[in-house]
Amino acid sequence: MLKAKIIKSGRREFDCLLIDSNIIVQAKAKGSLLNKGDQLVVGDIVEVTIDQDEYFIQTLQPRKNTIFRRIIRENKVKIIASNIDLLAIVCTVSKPEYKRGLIDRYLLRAVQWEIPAIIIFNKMDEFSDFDLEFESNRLKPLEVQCFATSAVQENFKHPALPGNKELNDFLKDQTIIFLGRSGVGKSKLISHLANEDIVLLSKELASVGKGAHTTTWSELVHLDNFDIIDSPGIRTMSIQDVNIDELTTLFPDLEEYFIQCKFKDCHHEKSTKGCAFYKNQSDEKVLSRLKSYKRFKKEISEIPEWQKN
Ligand SMILES: Nc1nc2c(ncn2[C@@H]2O[C@H](COP(=O)(O)OP(=O)(O)O)[C@@H](O)[C@H]2O)c(=O)[nH]1
Ligand SMILES: [Mg+2]
Ligand SMILES: [Zn+2]
Repeated sequence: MLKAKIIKSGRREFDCLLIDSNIIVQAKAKGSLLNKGDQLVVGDIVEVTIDQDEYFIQTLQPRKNTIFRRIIRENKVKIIASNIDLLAIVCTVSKPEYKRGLIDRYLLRAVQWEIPAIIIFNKMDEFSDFDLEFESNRLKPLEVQCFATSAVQENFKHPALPGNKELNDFLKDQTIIFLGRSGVGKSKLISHLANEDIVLLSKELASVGKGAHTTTWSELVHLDNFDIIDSPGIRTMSIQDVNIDELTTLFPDLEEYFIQCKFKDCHHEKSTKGCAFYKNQSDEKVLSRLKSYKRFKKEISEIPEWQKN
């Protein structure tokens, strides 16, 4: 048996990276490997055998974590990738404009998928007058570390936060998903960190069939320093598949407040009687997280059930 990692998934054939030899082979999956309807996904660790120059996937090792979305209409969970070490959320303080709510939207997924996250403030060679310490402290309760980098300056150091070198060391040998809106410098940063030009994965394969969940290609790129996984299913911003009742659990840093509010259906407004968020001196950092929570709650509750995928 050879140990391998799936780096590209198809219907029946999978690109597998053989772990000992670093060779990529195509392998077929045994029919009985998974429950009906389930699929092997990128990131899966499998065991393969060779039979007359053909590779066969025999067993799937337990997954450390998964990236998934719920398909409400079909009452199913669609797994997109597995065994991810890190979500690296890339943003800029300007160009494009900094959106705190967007960071919190990605962090909601990190919590849901049980994947550690970091925030990378990129392009910091260009912008210096921004309070990164507030942003960094805001996320301390979530144990989310922040970095300040430049993808165009060699050995960039930032006065307040860990910079290029620290990030480079941090990413070593991890399987990483980079997230962030277009233009923040993801491609440039990845190439810079990996010391190579990467042709990124941006082309969606022609979709077969209809519906949002049929275009779920994903791919793992094996680089010298680390591996990256990409898929449009991961990049989707919509949180319509999040259950309104589970939303509070996706803000673990606010839990101590939620449980202290006097009324169970507290609206968490300044004027609400007995709201723990406003009981003592309010903390701006906590209130910024509460703002995202309330925005997401409104967004989820406004989507009619029949409109959900
Ligand atoms: N000054 C500066 N420009 C950057 C940096 N990173 C990326 N850029 C520029 O920002 C633009 C968008 O970068 P790109 O990597 O394509 O962003 P992506 O859409 O997130 O992949 C390009 O013109 C880059 O040259 C950086 O750290 N500093
Ligand atoms: Mg790009
Ligand atoms: Zn409250």
